[in-house]
Amino acid sequence: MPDTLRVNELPEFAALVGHREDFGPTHLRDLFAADGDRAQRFAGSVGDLFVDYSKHLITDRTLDLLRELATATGVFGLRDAMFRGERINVTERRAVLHIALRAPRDAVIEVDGENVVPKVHAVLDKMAAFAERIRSGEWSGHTGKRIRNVVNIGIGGSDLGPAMAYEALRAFTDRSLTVRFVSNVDGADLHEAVRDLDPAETLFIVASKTFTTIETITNATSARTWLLAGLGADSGSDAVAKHFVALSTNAEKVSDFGIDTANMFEFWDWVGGRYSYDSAIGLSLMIAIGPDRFREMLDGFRQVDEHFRTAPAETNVPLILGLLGVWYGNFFDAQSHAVLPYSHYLSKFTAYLQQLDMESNGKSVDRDGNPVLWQTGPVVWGTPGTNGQHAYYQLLHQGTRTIPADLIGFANPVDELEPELDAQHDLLMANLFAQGQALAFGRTADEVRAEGVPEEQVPHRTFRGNHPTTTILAPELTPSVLGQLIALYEHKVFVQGAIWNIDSFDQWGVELGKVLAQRVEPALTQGAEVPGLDTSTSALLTAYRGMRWR
Ligand code: G6Q
Repeated sequence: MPDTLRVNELPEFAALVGHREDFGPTHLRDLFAADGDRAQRFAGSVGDLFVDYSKHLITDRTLDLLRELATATGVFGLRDAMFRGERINVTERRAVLHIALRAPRDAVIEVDGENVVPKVHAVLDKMAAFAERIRSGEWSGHTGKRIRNVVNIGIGGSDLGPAMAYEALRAFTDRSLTVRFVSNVDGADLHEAVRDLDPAETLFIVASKTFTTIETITNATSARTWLLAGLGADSGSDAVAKHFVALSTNAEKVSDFGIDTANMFEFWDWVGGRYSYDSAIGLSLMIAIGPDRFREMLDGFRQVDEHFRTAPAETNVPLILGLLGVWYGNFFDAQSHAVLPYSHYLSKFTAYLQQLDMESNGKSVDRDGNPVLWQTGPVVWGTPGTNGQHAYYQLLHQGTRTIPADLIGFANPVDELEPELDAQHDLLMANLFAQGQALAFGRTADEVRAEGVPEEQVPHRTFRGNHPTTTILAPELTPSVLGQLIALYEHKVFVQGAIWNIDSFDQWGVELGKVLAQRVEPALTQGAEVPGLDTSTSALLTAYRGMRWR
């Protein structure tokens, strides 16, 4: 990026402002009527993913101008710097190398002159050996019983990825294992996760990059108390070593907790929390689906990494999806982006993407510390589409806002469905296709009238349409396809952050609340005075103490 011009001052930005003005109220109906092969032209594929972006408010010129903006803002240079291991996380002075987590054994990716790929594979091999010991029953707990329950304790990036992927890949999991995820410092989370488990059969995986995160250490400490009480063991025994393993970068803290560092699975400061689930943070998932499936998932990630790194801008799918988001966010003032999977197994997919996107691109200063003068990351939201259709789709169809949406579906359900359940799949997918159609083309007043609807009802039953959607289809939700989908979104988020010239890899915005919670806690536990409290919070603390039973 030129030193002198900021994003909104670039001629390429101004060209898009002008293009948006010319675009005016153009309707998707007009775009399709005027352009017979836009469905073929505005579609792409990467790996097993087929991506239709024809139902967007774009022409060839729009995409050309957006690509010019990408070039002018240095997207491709930043991409290459990331793949080279440069410290592109400027505020934390770190390399950003989640792509190294899925690099092949013979790849060379250096940080400060050291190739990190052998370390990645050493940890993957160690995870695989451990996962096999759990899956085969070779690893036994303190009393000699086989491990049947795995509880991952972690939060944010140390929870959302494996929790999402475990749900997504349930059909590929060992169904004889119970796998649960505890993240919330609300004791109810741990209570519900362990209340019906036998401690003698339970393994806790404490997932924390820093091993200082208060929620995780609090839950892990309570889990240790529960375990020792249940086993009738004391902390001097080998119970903790047999029932706790750690995923961390902090060996000292892991050891302080009583976990044998031989059972610590390492990762590195160049793996951001929200980009970490294909690192050691994925151990619970690897135990559930097995090392081979886990590696298939990494292969899926890698296919999209390679595509992002090498495909020309005209066919580079993550680039195009990133550009479309910029088009709506910066030139249509769209505030949010809906992700609507048509798969029950993707029930946690959007929650995962919320962190990926909103923690990465929810920034309001640029990489040089100047306030941005343009919109950055959108609010990302959504749930599986079929349920949403009977709830908030009303607003998507007839509300006043422009909300671009992604519709994600699969041509086949998972193998294990009985024939009649398999047959339901076409109905599920019919809904996806129908929604894309209804959102784009709506139903005109004349079409409503033609159905004999009374005139006073016509406005209420008219759908203006013109709501843009991307449709992503894949043959089946396999481990590889999940990896492809996640990498697609990771790189889309990357592209947007690069265009907006923000650091997509720090997360200073989550710090203040943590500091204040620590300051307020003594007021709750010891009735201590908190100096400098505002009157509202002070009154709330008084009310809370008045209501507290214990
Ligand atoms: C993600 C964030 C954040 C982090 C959690 C847990 O990018 O950094 O969500 O993952 O705060 O941190 P620890 O793994 O250090 O416990």
